[in-house]
Amino acid sequence: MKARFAPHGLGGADPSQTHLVDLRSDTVTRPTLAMRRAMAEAEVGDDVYGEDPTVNRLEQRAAEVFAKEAGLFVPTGTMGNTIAVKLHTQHGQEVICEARSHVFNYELAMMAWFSGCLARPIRTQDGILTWDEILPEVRPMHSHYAPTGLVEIENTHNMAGGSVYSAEALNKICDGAHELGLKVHLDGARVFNAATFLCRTVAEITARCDTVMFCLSKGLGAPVGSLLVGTAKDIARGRLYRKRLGGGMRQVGVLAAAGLIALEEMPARLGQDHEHAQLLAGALSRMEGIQVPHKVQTNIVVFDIGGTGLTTAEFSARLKSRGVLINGIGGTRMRLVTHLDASREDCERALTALAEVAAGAAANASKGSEA
Ligand code: TLP
Repeated sequence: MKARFAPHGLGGADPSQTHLVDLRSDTVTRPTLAMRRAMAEAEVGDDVYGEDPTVNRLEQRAAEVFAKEAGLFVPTGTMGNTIAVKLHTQHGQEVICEARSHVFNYELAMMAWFSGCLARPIRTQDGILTWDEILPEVRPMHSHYAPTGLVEIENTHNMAGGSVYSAEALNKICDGAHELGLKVHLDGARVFNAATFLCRTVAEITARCDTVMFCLSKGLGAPVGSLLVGTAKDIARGRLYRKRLGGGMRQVGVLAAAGLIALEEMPARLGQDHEHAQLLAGALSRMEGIQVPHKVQTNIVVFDIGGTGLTTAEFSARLKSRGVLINGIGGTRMRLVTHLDASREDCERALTALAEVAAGAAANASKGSEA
């Protein structure tokens, strides 16, 4: 029987077994051979007692890489964000975030459910908030207002097409927030992609954020896991919230072992994913009926198929019948995400399928207008 992973140990999926090119998300990658080996050999202990040496190593390395005091291994990015919001807020406060942010739109209202907070979303063109946009939305203590408790930033911004904050813009937000006594939490699910784009380290670009959540299970290719990093005091409290949320995971060194490889080895290859996204975006923007409404900086391409006359469900179905998976994200917009398991050949195959679907729709539309 064939192994379900590439023999060179970097790619996750065996292309001979997966004829589909899956660009729905960078969450779909499968663990590499090196990760699987490390998982099999991981030294483990009960992490609720703090006795899993591999988890302890991962948390320590994450803290070092981000130049923060401590780290906390959590099963998901959602749990990391949830804990961070709880750490920095009190019931009845507001959290300032961008209107298309993950924390506001895709976490089942956890900030309300767990922390008793309301989101104060700010709409932007490109997902990137500035301090000048945030400041007027900061609400003071007042007889009618829920006061602001936290500023939440997403870097890269997922649904805005993987857009990146400059280190200077993010520093300005942190400095402004801190002056007002507010904390800043960074949803850095893809912060290594941001650092790759900026040619800076993650420590440099997140230096002034109070907490950072980053995912091992997206561009970095681990099967499971995220980390929350911040001060030792915050992380110690965060550990209690993790337990409350059911995230005390016992002999979880088997996952942390894969996470260590993701953290140490995978950031260096993210530039490839960015090149593939550029290739796809360039070709897409030349197809009839398709627009790419943003600059592609990292591994995400959001594109608008409004001009094809197809719904995103129809577009997805036609792509799927050609062996390519890409999802709609609302209205006439679709999102594709490049990753470890999508080679250049896979992306070229996806482009052929995209071109066929777009051309088919255009031919139909012109037949309709002739009739
Ligand atoms: N993003 C997923 C979906 O939930 C949309 C994806 O396919 O992109 N922050 C950001 C910016 C994210 O993109 C995600 C996941 C999370 C947090 C949550 O991570 P998980 O899925 O581990 O809870």
